[in-house]
Order: sequence, then C-alpha cells, then structure tokens
Amino acid sequence: MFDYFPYLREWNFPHIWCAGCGDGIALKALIRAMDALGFSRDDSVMVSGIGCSSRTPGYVDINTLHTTHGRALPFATGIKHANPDLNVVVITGDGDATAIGGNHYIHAARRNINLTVLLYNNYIYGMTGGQCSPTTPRGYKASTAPYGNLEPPFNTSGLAIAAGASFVARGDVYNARKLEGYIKKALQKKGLSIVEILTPCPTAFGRRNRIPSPVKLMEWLRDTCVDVKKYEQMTEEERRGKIRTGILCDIEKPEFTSEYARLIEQCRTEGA
Ligand SMILES: Cc1ncc(C[n+]2csc(CCOP(=O)(O)OP(=O)(O)O)c2C)c(N)n1
Ligand code: SF4
Repeated sequence: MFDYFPYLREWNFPHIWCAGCGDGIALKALIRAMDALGFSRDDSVMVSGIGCSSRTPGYVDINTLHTTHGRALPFATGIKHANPDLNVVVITGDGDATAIGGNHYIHAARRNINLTVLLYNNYIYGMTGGQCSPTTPRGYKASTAPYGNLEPPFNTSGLAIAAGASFVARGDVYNARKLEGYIKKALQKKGLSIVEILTPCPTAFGRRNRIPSPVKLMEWLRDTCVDVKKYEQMTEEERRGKIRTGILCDIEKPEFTSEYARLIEQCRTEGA
C-alpha cells in the first residue's frame, strides 16, 4: 500500500476539511503523481491562495507558501522566475483562481510560464460559507443566491485554453486514478499546465442544494463526468448535463522562463 506519511506534516493534523470533502482525495492523487515522477521534496514548492483547497500546503512536507486570496499565481511566478529549476505547483480554488485571482489566471496562461496549477472546482466559496463563485452553475443555490444563481458559470478549462495555457486537463475525485494520470502529465509539461479538479463540497454546496450526502455527490461525479473520447462520439442530446473530462489541450509553445534566459544570453552576447 502507498505510504503517504513521508509527504505529510503529521504535526499539523487534524486537517480542517469536513467529512466528505474531496480535497484530501485530490491531495493523495498529487502526492502519488509526484512520487511516481521521483520529485525531490527539496526541489518542489507548493503555493496556494486562501480557501479550504488552499489549506493543502499546510499538510505537505515540501517547501510551501500559503499566500493571500487570489494571489498564488503571482507568488508562484516570482518563485519560478527566480529559480526555474524548482517544480512549482499551485493549489487554488474556483473562487481564488477565477474571481479575485481571475486576472492572474488568464495572464499566467498567456505568459505560459512553467507552473502546474491544480484548480479545485467545488462550484462554491467553501471556506467562507457558500457564496456564489464564478463556477456556480445557473439555478443552484448559494448563500448569496438563496433563490438560485442567475449568472452563467465560467468554463475554467476553456478559459485557460483560450488564454494560452499549453496543457489543460479536467478530472474529478471520483475517478482518482485518472486524475493522478492527468496530474502526472501536467507536472511533466513545460509551460503553464492546469488540471481542473471537480471535487465535492457537501457542506457549503451540497447541503444548500439538497444533495448533502457525500456519497450522492460522488455518485453525481460518477454519472456526470464523461471521458473526452466518449464525449466526442455522443450526440448533442446525450451530452446534455454531462461534463467533458480528460486532456483537453496539450500543445507545444514557447515557455516564459526559457525565453527569459534566452533573452538574457542574447543581451550578454550581442549587447543590450
Ligand atoms: C482579499 C480577501 N478577500 C476575501 C477573503 C475571504 N475569503 C477567504 S477564502 C474565500 C473564498 C474561497 O473559495 P474558493 O477559492 O473557491 O476555495 P474553497 O474554500 O471553496 O476551496 C474568500 C472570499 C480573503 N481571505 N481575502
Ligand atoms: S466547506 Fe466544503 S470545501 Fe471546505 S472543507 Fe468543508 S466540504 Fe471541503
């Protein structure tokens, strides 16, 4: 059986996550992926913003930085820029990445800097009690939308692709082994790689939307997420209410820190 404990700060337990929260499953998938790739703890850094998902670095025994709400990507960009040899992983929630941090999200993708972003999408602001986030589906309830959300949600993966990220995958914590595979590919990608992780929040989202049982939320993921290959063969009618998962974008393009190093070298040899 896989031993997670060498990667964990046991002294910081118990963790804050509610029973049935999916965030721990996502963390386990990340740890397995890092272990499989032989990432050394000294050469790896985990950076997060603020939120339930963003508490993850507190539990992981590598170099970690728990920053301010929405700002994980600028901090991570600074770390990677200063030392491009480090493996830098960003943990962020849907609110953290696409509301207050939305600008940083699109510009990190545009810049295509070599970071791996795990975006935990639970469709809500979990930590602060269930306010609408930019991914809350239309019609679903939140503390700020007691009669149902009127606004259409962002497609966060589509947004990253449109903004220029070189690798984008969408996975879910029900299909944890597949998720691990996407994370592994993302960690190896040279460029901005994003894995959107669909993860249940029974407390702030499920309870308010009459699906408080963690099992029911996991069953919802099981029944709703469809692998991209199967999705492409489905009719419009069959696709209704389904979510496309898998690797959605994997392209080669110039990466920021390499381009920066090349420019420095050019200025040294040719003069600024
Ligand atoms: C500048 C600032 N604004 C607002 C907050 C309050 N706040 C903390 S976490 C959070 C939302 C978290 O939602 P999300 O990023 O989706 O993460 P989750 O808790 O669902 O994992 C908010 C609004 C804050 N800490 N700092
Ligand atoms: S409030 Fe939601 S996201 Fe936060 S720990 Fe509880 S279940 Fe997880």
